[in-house]
Amino acid sequence: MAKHKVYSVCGMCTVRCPIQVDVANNEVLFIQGNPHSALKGALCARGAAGYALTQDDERPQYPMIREGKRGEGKWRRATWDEAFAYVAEKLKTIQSKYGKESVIWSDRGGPFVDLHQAFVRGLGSPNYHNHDSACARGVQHACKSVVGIGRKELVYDYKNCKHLVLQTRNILEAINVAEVNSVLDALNAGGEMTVIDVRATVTAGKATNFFMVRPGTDYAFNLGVIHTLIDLGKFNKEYVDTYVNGFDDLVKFIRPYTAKWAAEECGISEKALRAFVDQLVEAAPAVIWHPGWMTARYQDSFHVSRTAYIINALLGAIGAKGGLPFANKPGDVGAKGLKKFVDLFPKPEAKRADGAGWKLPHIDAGPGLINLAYDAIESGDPYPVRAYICHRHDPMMAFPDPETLLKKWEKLELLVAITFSWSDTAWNADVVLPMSPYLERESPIASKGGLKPQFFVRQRAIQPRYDTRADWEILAGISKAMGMDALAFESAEAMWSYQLEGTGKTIVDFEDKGFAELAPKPVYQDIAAVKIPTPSGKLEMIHPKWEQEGMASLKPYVSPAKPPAGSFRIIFGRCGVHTQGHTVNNRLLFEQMPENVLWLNDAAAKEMGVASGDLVKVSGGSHSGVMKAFVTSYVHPEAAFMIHGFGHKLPPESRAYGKGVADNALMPGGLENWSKEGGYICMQEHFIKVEKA
Ligand SMILES: Nc1nc2c(c(=O)[nH]1)N[C@H]1C(S)=C(S)[C@@H](COP(=O)(O)OP(=O)(O)OC[C@H]3O[C@@H](n4cnc5c(=O)[nH]c(N)nc54)[C@H](O)[C@@H]3O)O[C@H]1N2
Ligand SMILES: Nc1nc2c(c(=O)[nH]1)N[C@H]1C(S)=C(S)[C@@H](COP(=O)(O)OP(=O)(O)OC[C@H]3O[C@@H](n4cnc5c(=O)[nH]c(N)nc54)[C@H](O)[C@@H]3O)O[C@H]1N2
Ligand code: SF4
Ligand SMILES: [Mo]
Repeated sequence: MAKHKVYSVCGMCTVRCPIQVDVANNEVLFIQGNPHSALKGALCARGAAGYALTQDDERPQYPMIREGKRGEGKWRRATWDEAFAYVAEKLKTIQSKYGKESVIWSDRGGPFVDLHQAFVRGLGSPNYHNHDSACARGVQHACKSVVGIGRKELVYDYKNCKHLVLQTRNILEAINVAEVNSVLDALNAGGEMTVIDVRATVTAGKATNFFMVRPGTDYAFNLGVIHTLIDLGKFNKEYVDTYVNGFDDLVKFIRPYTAKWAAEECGISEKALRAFVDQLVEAAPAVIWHPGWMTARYQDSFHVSRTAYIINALLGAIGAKGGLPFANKPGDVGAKGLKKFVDLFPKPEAKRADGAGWKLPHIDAGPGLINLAYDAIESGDPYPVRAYICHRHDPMMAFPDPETLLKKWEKLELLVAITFSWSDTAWNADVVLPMSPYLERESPIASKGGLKPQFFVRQRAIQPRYDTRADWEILAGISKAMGMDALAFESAEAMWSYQLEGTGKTIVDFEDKGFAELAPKPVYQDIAAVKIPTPSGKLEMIHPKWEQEGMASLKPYVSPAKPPAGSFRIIFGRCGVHTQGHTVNNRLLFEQMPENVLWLNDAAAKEMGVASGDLVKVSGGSHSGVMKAFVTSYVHPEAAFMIHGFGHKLPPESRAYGKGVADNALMPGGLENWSKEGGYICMQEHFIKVEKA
C-alpha cells in the first residue's frame, strides 16, 4: 500500500500525546507529534521509540494461561476464545460463591477509562480503581479540600504564566510534550521559573531561582511563604475577601512559621526566600505554584499540595489567566459530551471494598485506593475479594515491598493481567491477555477538558504483528463470554458511533486533524461566575470534611527525621528516556539508559570513600542490590536518589534483566504507611543503607 498518514495517540506513557504516523505496507516509517496540536510536531524520546515496542519479540505474543505455580513462568498458549471462556467461567464461579462485588479492577487511569468503568459496573462490582494511590491522589484530595474540584479541573496556563513555581516537579524530564513546549515558550517570552527540589535537575538548570531543600521539608517552605505574604500584607486582599473562607484561621495558624524559621528548617537562605516572594507578588496573578504530580512521598505531602493551592489563592491565581484557570467541560462551551459507556449499566449497590466514600468519606470513591482493596483480599473485611483484573498496571513495581504485596494476593482465585509488555505482575498472574501496542490498536474516543476542550481518537496505524488485541476487543471478548452484550462491540466504528450519539459529530470529523475541537479559541471562565463546590462556596482554608474525620486542614509542622549515619533517605524520580518500569527493555531506550545509578552528595560519598562509577551496595530491610554511584554536589547530603523502574528480574526480558536496582523493593512495610488525609502511599519515609561494594 502506498504511503499514508494516520492520526493517532502515543501510548509510551500515560500523557497520551496526539501523533501523526507515516505508514506504508503495514510498516511504520515515521512518528511525529500531531502538527495540528500544541505539540507542533515534537515528540519525546520515548514517543519516538514507539516502533521498537511494536517490533519487540520479548513481549507477550499470545494469550497465556498459567500451568505451574504463580510466578514460576510455566504457561500454556491459548486461543483468544479459550482465554475469554476461561476468564468468564472463573469470574462466574467466584461471583456466585462470594458475590458480585468480590471482583476488583485496577488500571493506569487516563482518557479511556470510561470503558473500563463500564466493564466493572457490568460485572456488578463497585470496585473500579486506578494506580493513583502511588502517584497523585494527594494532589487530587488537596485540590478538593481547597477548591472542591479535582486537580484536572484547574488548568496550568503555562503559556501566559509570568512566574512558574515547580516544587517536587521536574517538568523538563518528567515529560508532557505540550506542557514542555508551553513552558519553554513562556520562558522565552521573559517568564520566570523557580525550582524547589532536593537535587539539581535539567529543569533547575533553566530556573531563575533554585532552592535545594532538605528532603521532606517542603511544607515548612510553603508555610514560610504564606507567613511572609500575610505578614507583609502582600497577598491579594480583594480576592481573599471575595473568594476565600477561613482566612482568619489561616492568619492565626501561620504565626509561628516565619521566613527565618522556614529558611533554617529547609537549609536555604532567608534573604533568597524573601526575594522570591517579592517576585511572586510582582508577577501575580499570572503565577502557577505547581501543586506537584508524583507526590506519594511523605505523610505531609498532602499539606504541601494543599498549601500550594492556598498560596495560589493568596496571589489571586486560581481562576486567573496565566495562573490556574478553570477547565472547561464540553457543556461549558455549549457542546454536548460523549455518551458514556458507564450509563449502560446501573450503579452496583454494594459498598466499595476499599472503604473510599463511606469508611473514608473524604476519599474520592471514583478510583478509590487499590492498596486498601488488597487488604480486603487478605482480611475478608468488608467482604471477600477473590478476583483481580489488572489492566495496564504493574502494582508489583508501582507499590513498595513486592514480597508483602504477593502475600496479600494469595487468596485470589483469579488474577488476570492485560498488558503489552512483561511485568512482575503479569509474570505472577493466572492469565495474561496481551494487548496490542498502541500503533496496532484503536481506542475509544476520549474527551479532554481544558481551555479548549476537544474529543480525540486513537486510530490503528498498522495491523498487529502477533496474536494480540486492542483493549476494547479484549473487554468485548470477555463481556460476550459473560453475557454482557452491551459492551460486546463488533467493531471500533460501532463503539465510536455509540459514543458520538447526540454530539452532532461523526468519526469523519476527526479525519482532518485527528481530533475534533469543541471551541475555536481558549475560553477563560470568570471566577465570579463559577460555582465553587465547597461547603462555603469559597476556597476553603479549613475543610469540614477532613475536620469531621479528626484531621486538621491546617496541620502543625513536624520536622522530618534525619537519616542515621551510613544511611540516606530514599528519593526517586523520572528521567527523560524511560517511562516508569515498562521501557527499560525497549531496544532503543535501553541503549539510551541501560541501568539506574545512585546519586550521592560528594561530601557524604567522600566519607565512604566512594567516587563516581564505583559500585555501592544499597539495602532496605532484607533487600539489597548493587549499582553504580553518581557523586555530585547537586544533591542534598541526606538524599540517595535513583530513577524508578529498574532492577527487572524476568527471564523473557534479556536486555533489562538484572540491570540496576528497584527502588520499591527497598521499602519494607511500605504498603502500611499511607496518608489517611490524602489517600496515598508515603514512599520516601524509608532510609536505605549505602556501603561501598
Ligand atoms: N520521561 C518521563 N516522563 C514522565 C513519566 C515517566 O515515567 N518518564 N511519568 C509520568 C508520570 S506517571 C508522572 S506522575 C509524572 C511525574 O512528574 P514529577 O512529579 O515531576 O516527576 P518525578 O521525577 O517523580 O519527581 C519530581 C522531582 O521531585 C524531586 N523530589 C523528591 N523528593 C523531594 C522532596 O522532598 N522535596 C522536593 N522539593 N523535591 C523532591 C525529585 O528529585 C524529582 O526531581 O511524570 C510523567 N512524565
Ligand atoms: N518506588 C516507586 N514507586 C512508584 C513510582 C516511583 O517513582 N517509585 N512512581 C509511581 C507513579 S508516578 C506511577 S504513575 C505508578 C506507575 O505504575 P504503573 O501504572 O504500574 O506503571 P506503567 O509502567 O506505566 O504501566 C504498568 C504496566 O502496564 C503496561 N502498559 C503500559 N502501557 C500500556 C497500555 O497502553 N496498555 C496496556 N494494556 N498495558 C500497558 C506496561 O507494560 C506495564 O507493565 O508507579 C508509582 N510507583
Ligand atoms: S510524553 Fe512522550 S511518551 Fe508520553 S505520550 Fe507524549 S510523546 Fe508519548
Ligand atoms: Mo504517575
